[in-house]
Amino acid sequence: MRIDILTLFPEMFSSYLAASILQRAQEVGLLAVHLHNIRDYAAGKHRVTDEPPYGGGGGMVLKPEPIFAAVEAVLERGRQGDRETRRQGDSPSPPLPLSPSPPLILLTPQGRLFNQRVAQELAGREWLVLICGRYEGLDERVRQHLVTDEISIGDYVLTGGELAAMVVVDAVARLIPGVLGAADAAQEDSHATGLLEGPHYTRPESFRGWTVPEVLRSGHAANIARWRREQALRRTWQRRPELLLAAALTEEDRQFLAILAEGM
Ligand code: 6GU
Repeated sequence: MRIDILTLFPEMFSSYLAASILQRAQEVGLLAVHLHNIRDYAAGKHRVTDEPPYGGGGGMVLKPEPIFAAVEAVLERGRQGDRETRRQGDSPSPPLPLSPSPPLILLTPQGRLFNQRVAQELAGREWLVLICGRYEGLDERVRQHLVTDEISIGDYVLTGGELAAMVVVDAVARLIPGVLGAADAAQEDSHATGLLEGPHYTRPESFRGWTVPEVLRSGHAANIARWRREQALRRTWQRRPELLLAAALTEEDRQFLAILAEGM
């Protein structure tokens, strides 16, 4: 997957992308993140990217021209498979031209709420373009005539879309087949199953007198699976009961939940 990120602060992304799973995904060619500074597409000696709002009021508004110019340049390059920017020996297999219409996603607190379902939807694309808003906002014509999707990561206000873009990149990248170690490592995640995950334990068997549940040391695979399922159901029921309404539950799950409900 290719992800282009348009931002006034590309340096904010570097350390996060250069560590752990996202670094590895890029090294093995499953993920290519291209950062673009919107300021590079602003005109004039001073490369102005924002100006005061029409109609007055405080704050600054991002100008439309640099954002349109940046998106158009990025689309052109992606469609060409980065021909002009590629150097010999740059990458083991040169990037192929990409399908011409990636979603152009604006990160904004006014967008649709990001969740695991949206992450899965985006993980099915081969190319994403993320646009990070800043300041008080950006010119409405970017919203109306350029972007195709708007995403918020939650009901709180950040100083800019950069953290939100990183959240989206992380949540989406780990769903790309091959990015996580085990083939099915993302399938048991909290939210992937519609339930929260239950507890995990590792060595030592006894730590400060607190012991690991006996069933996990029993070696009885079916009992372990059932125990884990029940722990996930219990935790979801306690912490996020509304998730149970949408989760895929078996008759056995429902019986267990009925027992939990009796005990309350
Ligand atoms: Cl995408 N941007 C900003 N600035 N604040 C947010 C957000 C995005 N999502 C939640 N809060």
